[in-house]
Amino acid sequence: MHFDENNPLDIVLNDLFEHYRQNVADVDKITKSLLDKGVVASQNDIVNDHIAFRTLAVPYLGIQSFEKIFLKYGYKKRDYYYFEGKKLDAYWYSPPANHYPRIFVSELRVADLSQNAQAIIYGYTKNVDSDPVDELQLSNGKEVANFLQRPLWALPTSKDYQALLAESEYAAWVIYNRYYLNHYTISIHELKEGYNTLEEFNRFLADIGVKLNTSGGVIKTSDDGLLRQSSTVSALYEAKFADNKSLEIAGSYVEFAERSILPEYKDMPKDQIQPQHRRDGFETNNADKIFESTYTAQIKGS
Ligand code: OOG
Ligand code: NI
Repeated sequence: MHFDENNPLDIVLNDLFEHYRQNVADVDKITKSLLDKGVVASQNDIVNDHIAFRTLAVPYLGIQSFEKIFLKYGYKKRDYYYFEGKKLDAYWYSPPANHYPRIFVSELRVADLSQNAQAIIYGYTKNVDSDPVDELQLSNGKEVANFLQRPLWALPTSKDYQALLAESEYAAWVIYNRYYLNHYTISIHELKEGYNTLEEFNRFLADIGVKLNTSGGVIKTSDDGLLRQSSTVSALYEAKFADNKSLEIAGSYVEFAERSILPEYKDMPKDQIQPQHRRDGFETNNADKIFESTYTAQIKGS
């Protein structure tokens, strides 16, 4: 990962990644195996296709608050996605320069949940009475990095967590995990031959014992066939709740994306291919299944 200690975006992305890497064992496991096999020379050689965050659509929070951080750093808001069954809205943001990852931000349509689930969520978020991002100095990368690790509401009780889990696994995930980086994504097409297709890469992952999300098939493919994605399933983490109970809950995961060259550039010499010559953006049907990387059925399924 590119890192300029004077650039607030670099500070924020680096801090998010470090917390994530320390929590999600598959991150270092995959990097180490790629190093051992000589596929990459360091973590810096792994291209990060995109990162993802989850939020709640409640007053003063949600996408409209969260996105201000990255819009300030030069990201551009792009396409909208709607997930009817999961009651989610999402947008993706293109980066200010090619060496930064795209960002995918989703939010739960809280008002579409049952009265009971809404009451639980508002019970935690009602103390937020102004937009916390407006109080940040966005030019101070450390301040923003700390904000992204800081709780905006009280630790939930295990009872509330379980009630939310029964209705919306996404709601339960956010009420506990908040703005933690949900995943980073390895650009498979940027790897060397033998590892640069998702079929080959997934075989490598199976060999090192990394478990993949099978919802909708291991490889999720866009309608145009040009964006293919796979992801790990989250590990289970022992989590402490406000009522002093502990539960094993989902955390974050790792994704893998293969973006093919757009048909109009298919005859371009390989060494001239830039990110803009490949399929950009996201795909609703792929994303719908990737969300389930933190769902109980995927984690507990074999
Ligand atoms: C995001 C799932 C969607 C993608 O690349 O389409 C996604 C999430 O789990 O929060 O990452
Ligand atoms: Ni993703």
